[in-house]
Amino acid sequence: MKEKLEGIKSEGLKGIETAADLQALDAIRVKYLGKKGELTAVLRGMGALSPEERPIVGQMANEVRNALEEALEAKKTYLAGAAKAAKLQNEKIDVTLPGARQNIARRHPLKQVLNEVTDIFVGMGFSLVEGPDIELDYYNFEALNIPKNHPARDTQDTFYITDNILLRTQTSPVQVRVMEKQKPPIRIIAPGMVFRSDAVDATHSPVFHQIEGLVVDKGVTMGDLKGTLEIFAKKLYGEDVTVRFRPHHFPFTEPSAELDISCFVCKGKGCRVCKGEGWIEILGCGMVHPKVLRGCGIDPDVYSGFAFGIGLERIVMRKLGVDDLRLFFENDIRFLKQF
Ligand code: 2NM
Repeated sequence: MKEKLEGIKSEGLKGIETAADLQALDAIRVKYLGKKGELTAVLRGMGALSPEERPIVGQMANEVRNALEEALEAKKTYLAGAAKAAKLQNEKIDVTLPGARQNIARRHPLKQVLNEVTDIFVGMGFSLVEGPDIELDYYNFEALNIPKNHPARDTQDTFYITDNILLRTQTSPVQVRVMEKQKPPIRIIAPGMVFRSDAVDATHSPVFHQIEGLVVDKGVTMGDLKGTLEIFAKKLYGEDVTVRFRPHHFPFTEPSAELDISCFVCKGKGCRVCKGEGWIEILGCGMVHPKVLRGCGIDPDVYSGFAFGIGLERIVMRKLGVDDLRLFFENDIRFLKQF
């Protein structure tokens, strides 16, 4: 009996010592101290002992049980501590590591400058109008004094959908639609996407943006055109720029002109931005052709008007110092985040 108890004690203690986790430890508790455990079996068998032996074996069995229980408790505390330490180690966060950078959204550079241009004209009393990207031949060409066989209608430039339907090559058709519907005074700008069948390179894209403007009223003169566009140029490029108008030709205006500003980089001396010229072209303009007004139901003997067209990409490239148009459409975050 005595040897058996000593065997239980030494094996039990050894098992407790080598138990690797709480589960293994509990298995040992069940093996020796459980209802069907080895030590329990010994205590049950004590009835068969003589009255002299009984208290001695009883005391020994108690000692073994106390020793095992104590060792179990100590090991349990140790294993629980180790498990917690391992969990903490695994879940540790190094708060000194650099975080993942977020890209903060901002407006596209084309939209930023479009908003500036729009604000300037809205501040001068213009309203913003929009129209369809897909147009009738009539509104895109015919009504603008660009008859059939005019070189501007060349199929190399225009995306035709049918003989009669096309992707607009300018935003002027929006203005024709307004003139048809609305009696003067008219003071509008029409920004939007336009389409031309051009091969893509640093300065050409089949899709780009225009902002066209139109003023029609009684007594509108070339002086109004010059004053309005000079104020616009100074507000967009700075009060110190000067402007010049050069004669030009458009089918839908007469007379027609192009507006240059003095180079805002070199102040007219000549540099890389103005290609040594000292001047930078920013828009085309003119007095609306009487044929265009009449075609829209406006009497050119009573009313007159001026109009202008600005290529958005071109002025943004100059203003922000971008030398390749394609960058605007590639949406590379490294490009966009610079503005
Ligand atoms: C330009 C240049 C000159 C223009 C003319 C018209 C309309 F509809 F009134 F006839 N809208 N836009 C115009 C005039 C556009 O773009 C370079």
